[in-house]
Amino acid sequence: MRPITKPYAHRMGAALICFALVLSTLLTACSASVGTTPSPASSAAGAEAYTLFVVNEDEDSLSVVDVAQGKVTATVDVGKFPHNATFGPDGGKLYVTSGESGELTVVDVSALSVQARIPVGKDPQDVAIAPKGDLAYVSNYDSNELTVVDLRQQKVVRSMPVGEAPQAVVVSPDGETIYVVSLRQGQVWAVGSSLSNVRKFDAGQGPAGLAVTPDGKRLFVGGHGKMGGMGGMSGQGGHAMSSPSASAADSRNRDVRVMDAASGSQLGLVTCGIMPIVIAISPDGSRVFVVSHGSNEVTVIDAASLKPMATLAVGKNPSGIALSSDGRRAFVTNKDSNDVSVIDAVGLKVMATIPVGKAPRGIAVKAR
Ligand SMILES: [Cu+2]
Repeated sequence: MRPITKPYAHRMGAALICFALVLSTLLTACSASVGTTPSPASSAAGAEAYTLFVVNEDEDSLSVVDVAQGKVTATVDVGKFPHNATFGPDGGKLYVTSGESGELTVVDVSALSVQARIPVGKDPQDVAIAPKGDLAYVSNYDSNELTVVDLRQQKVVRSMPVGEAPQAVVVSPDGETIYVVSLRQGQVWAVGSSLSNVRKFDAGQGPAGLAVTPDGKRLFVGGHGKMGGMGGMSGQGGHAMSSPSASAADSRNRDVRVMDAASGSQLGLVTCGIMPIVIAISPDGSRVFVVSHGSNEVTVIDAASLKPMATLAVGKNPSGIALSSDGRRAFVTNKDSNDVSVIDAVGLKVMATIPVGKAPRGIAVKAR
């Protein structure tokens, strides 16, 4: 039986509502000027040949979005409270972490139907697929473990503890190392693919998201920071919104940490928006896209100089990002405005906003 104290993200969302209200008041001046986001029809004509797969936490569903049309063209029921989604290397299957169902939900992308439901740990958060496409690595927030799923056998074959409250998980490009954020531990765990050779890197307080560069040499890590205290009202760190004042907002974490992926040593800190919790890197490794859910913006960092190049206002409580494999577009889910921001990843502009389901978070993109 599920304890009703659960889904951290529900509570995270609830906590954020009050925060977002205050924040939206604070930010009205700047967001209003950008609020005239062009409609999909006006800007998504032409060669926007992308399909988005967006998981909606409050709807237990997956929205399939045709970017050229600027709308949802299909909805697929997945598991309960789905958090994140990613493709396997051939793009034929989408793997969804369904938090409350405790499963990895496997969606056949062409049939748009659930092909398998693989039980994993408690509240699976994030999933990364091995480069060969044979294994999935799942972080389980409530059972503090990394589970390895054999995708052919469709079952968990191994698991190991990875500190408290594991969040984002990524695999190095060579498939040899799995990196998992341990939120309450304030660490990134680097684990060998055989689940041996564990190293723990200091990641500050309340880390949540990370990305590895395409050359496998550096990690970019961001998070909620120390505000609110761990085990507070959200139980997941960083979200006790008892007094969401401007000063509280200002003292929240804004740093993205750049680390050497082999040693964990810190190479730099980049100041982004408030609570930079989701990070993605362009396919050519030149740009880093940082989603800050406390200030409703995306910061684009030049990966070589580590200097911010642009700050883009997106929707409310942005919580997920996917970059197209051609590097031309970034798509950001906005959990509290129930839409996706379409970003020109070269020109660094928000092009359009597309409505999706309720509380969209994880997102994956496919070129058609
Ligand atoms: Cu946060």
